[in-house]
Amino acid sequence: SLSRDKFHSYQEMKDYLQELAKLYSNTVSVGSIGSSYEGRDLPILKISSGGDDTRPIILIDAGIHAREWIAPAMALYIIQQLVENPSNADLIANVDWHVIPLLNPDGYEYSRKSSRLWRKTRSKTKRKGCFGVDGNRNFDIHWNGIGGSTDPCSETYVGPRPFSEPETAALRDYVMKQLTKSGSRIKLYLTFHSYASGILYPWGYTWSQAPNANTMKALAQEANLAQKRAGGHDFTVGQTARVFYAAAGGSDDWVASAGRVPLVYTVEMPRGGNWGFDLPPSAINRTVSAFWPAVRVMGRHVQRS
Ligand code: 0X9
Ligand code: ZN
Repeated sequence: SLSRDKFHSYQEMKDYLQELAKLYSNTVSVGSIGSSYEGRDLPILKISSGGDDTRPIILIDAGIHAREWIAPAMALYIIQQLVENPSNADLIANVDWHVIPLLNPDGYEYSRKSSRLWRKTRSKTKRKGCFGVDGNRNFDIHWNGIGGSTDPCSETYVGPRPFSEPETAALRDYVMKQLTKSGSRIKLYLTFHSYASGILYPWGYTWSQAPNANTMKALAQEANLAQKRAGGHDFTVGQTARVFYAAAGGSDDWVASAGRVPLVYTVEMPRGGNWGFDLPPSAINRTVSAFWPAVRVMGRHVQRS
């Protein structure tokens, strides 16, 4: 099992996933969607109670932004609840869960060891001394449009081209593999960030509404209520570009559009610490467990539909 009294290293996360796959080999397997720029593999944990490979998938990722440490902690908590807590068996009865707990391990380890507030990947750029691309500006959805920068030294550098980063390309390849004749096996995508306390749905690149905006809004509101009842504070619910700011090239918009996933949310976990990203370890447990009921609501919804 994994403690919730500290933020874990990439290696500790990997060891935990391997341990689960061993202990629960009937339901859990661990794979890889690719490698990071520095050569770390990008693990994906797959939870399935059986059935064939046509079951709906709920896809979760976290940690595309390196410094947002509470995001991978949330993804690990979700894994723990689904795998180790029998009272959540209803959530995996007819749905497979695929979780990528740390999409940007290079940036995460850099933020642990060298620079706490690092956000981007760690790739080399054309500018000497400036590293990394904002993974959440690097997807091929109105890439290099609003809300990003072409300056390699900027925190929101869009990269030299869409999917220039091995991490974003790996997510793309994984999502494309789930496409079927009629849409996608993935019915819900949650991507975890921090620290704005929000449940945001597409589009982020434009003010225009997604065709199913009302469905996404209603489900997000229900999820918000559930987490409030569990002791969480109120999250902002709304369309990204309207309640937050417009930014193109995000994983959420790309997964909704090219990936043809009907329900897509960016979850901004709450702030903490001095910089917003640096919640004290003592806050991890209550923060992630307060949000769990929101994930349950969304999981139940997919199970029903
Ligand atoms: O700006 C982002 O990438 C996200 N906020 S953060 O503070 N964690 O960096 C929000 C992304 C919302 N989605 C899109 N703009 N597509
Ligand atoms: Zn983020």
